[in-house]
Amino acid sequence: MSVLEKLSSADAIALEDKYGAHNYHPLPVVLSRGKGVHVWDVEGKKYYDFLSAYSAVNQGHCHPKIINAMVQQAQTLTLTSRAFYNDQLGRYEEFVTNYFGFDKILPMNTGAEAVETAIKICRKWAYEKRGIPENEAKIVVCENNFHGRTTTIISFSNDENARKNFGPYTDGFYKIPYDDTEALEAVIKQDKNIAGFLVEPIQGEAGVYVPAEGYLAKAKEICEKNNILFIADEVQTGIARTGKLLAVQHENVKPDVLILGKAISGGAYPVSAVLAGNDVMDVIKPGQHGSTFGGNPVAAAVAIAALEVVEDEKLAENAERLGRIFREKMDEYIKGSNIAKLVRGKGLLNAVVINDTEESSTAWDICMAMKENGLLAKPTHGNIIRFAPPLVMTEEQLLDCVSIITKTLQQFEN
Ligand code: IF1
Repeated sequence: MSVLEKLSSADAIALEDKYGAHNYHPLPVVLSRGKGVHVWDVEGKKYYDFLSAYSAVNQGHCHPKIINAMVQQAQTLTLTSRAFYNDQLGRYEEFVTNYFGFDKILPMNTGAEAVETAIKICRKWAYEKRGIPENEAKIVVCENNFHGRTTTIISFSNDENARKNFGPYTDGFYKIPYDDTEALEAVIKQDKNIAGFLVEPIQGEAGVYVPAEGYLAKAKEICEKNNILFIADEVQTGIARTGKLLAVQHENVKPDVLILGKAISGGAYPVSAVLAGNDVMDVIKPGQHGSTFGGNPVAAAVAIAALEVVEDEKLAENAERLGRIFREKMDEYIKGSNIAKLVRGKGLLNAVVINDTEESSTAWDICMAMKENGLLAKPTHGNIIRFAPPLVMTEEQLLDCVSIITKTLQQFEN
């Protein structure tokens, strides 16, 4: 088939099915264009995007300022590797460390790579600054975590799908219940070689699980008291998604190590980052960690533009305000609903729990019907639907979306 020929949805799906590994089960919609909060399929049907590429396109699809920065830089210099300096990276490093209030950044590309980087930094810090005996450092993680897909990261996942038959696994991790500071204290008492606590401020994959107020602040306090690094994975919750620039800011917590990805580039380019103080970051010396593409000039230029958009367009404030309206309107509907049980979330990271079992296909069926009605969302588990539109949405658009969602749910009421 010629690449110039226009594909139908069915053709595009057939090609992926035949030539691509089957590591995803997408909703059957083939997108070919995006602008702001909207995407269009190859047949020209327009949809509201309520996934935002798992919160990577917070700034909206193809934001002109971000795309312009990308195109300009791509026409000038794309990649030097870190064997040489480039004229964009230092500029970006100064900008991003000031923006988030950290001494230093280590630039990577994907979320999983940044999590791996944070783990490596934490372990090295444990041996060189804490004096933990070699190979004895442990990192505490939470049940139902999602931090990515590498071998080490899936080693401490308890999602069978993500983990099974990918062993042998990396050890050195303790898993404790999420939203449970007593469990954190208990595990720390058990082992003096705990070096870090890796946590998502809101658990995304678990179904947008928001911990009790005060959890993050208390966990941070426990870490501080025990000289343990508090490592926040804000790959999904960061960059204004939850109504603050970072979700930890809801509790005035400053992590020792901050992991960012996804929307740090506005979804235009793979950019991720680990931020930390000098005392922590200084354990990494030349030759000890890196990446061919990490910190490349396009990534640097794109990330600056993407973070400027967040500030210029007050996306955190907008997410906070629209998130409240969304949950309020959905709550109103749910009061009289049999099919929808509850809505939860923060800012514009929300989920509706469907009144059916985890094994049911109801959430999927509702997403298929919403697609027909012009709105794209994805189930997480069989009975939870995640709602995470781009943060550039207007109130009028949000109300239009609420009416599409409730009209669709209506079709499933019994
Ligand atoms: C997929 C969920 C979202 C993340 C956190 C690191 C990463 C992610 C907190 C890794 C990635 C993704 C990737 C995606 C599904 C997804 C996801 F459903 F699993 F929970 F976003 F909602 N830390 N999250 O959420 O980042 O290496 O992918 O850049 O398709 O696997 P990555």
